[in-house]
Amino acid sequence: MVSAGGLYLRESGLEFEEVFISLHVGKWREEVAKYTPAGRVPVLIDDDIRVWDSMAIMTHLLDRHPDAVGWPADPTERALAQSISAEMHSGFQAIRGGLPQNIRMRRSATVSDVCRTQIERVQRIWSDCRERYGNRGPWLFGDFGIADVMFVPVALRFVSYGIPVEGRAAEFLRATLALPSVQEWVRVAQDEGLALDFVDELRKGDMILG
Ligand SMILES: N[C@@H](CCC(=O)N[C@@H](CS)C(=O)NCC(=O)O)C(=O)O
Repeated sequence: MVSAGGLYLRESGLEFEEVFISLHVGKWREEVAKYTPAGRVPVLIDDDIRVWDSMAIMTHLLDRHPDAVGWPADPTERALAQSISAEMHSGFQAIRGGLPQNIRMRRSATVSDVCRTQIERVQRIWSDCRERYGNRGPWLFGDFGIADVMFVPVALRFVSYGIPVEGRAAEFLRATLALPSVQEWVRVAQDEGLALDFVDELRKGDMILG
């Protein structure tokens, strides 16, 4: 379980088998190309249907399994959940570039002004949701939903680079780190033992593994 798609399947109680491909290692592009024309993971193979891109995968699974992890029922909340999920999915390029995902790693990072603004925006989203809906449960809209899945990866980036998360935004981070599926995701990343030099080059500094 090493992707947002896997987290979604696990939290939805759907059975699945995972094919693990070490990206950027050996003939990984050929391996990925066997499963998806997009050349990127995750990709879902559901009988004779192939779906790639984490958002498309969740949309497909929710269509087929209405009891799977979903969106808030209330139209206002649903619109907000879908907006912030789309915002996460399509944006935050400075965070993606400046804080590359490296779940097993812990080290400090200096960030650009643009990256800092984007980090603040992510945390404002979390704290706004927690202020509005925090009385209902530990997640952004109370119960675990697709919006939470979308923000788990960036929460893990903040942990890797020691980005402070405070106030009500920290409630989302705490819920994320307490979720057994996320703990398993981190454990798998730690056990992988794979070092990607180009990722290390992107962020100089003291690297603490574990
Ligand atoms: N929007 C896509 C992003 C997919 C993506 O960027 N996947 C990365 C791994 S998380 C990848 O396949 N990278 C391969 C590459 O660097 O070409 C999604 O959420 O599914």
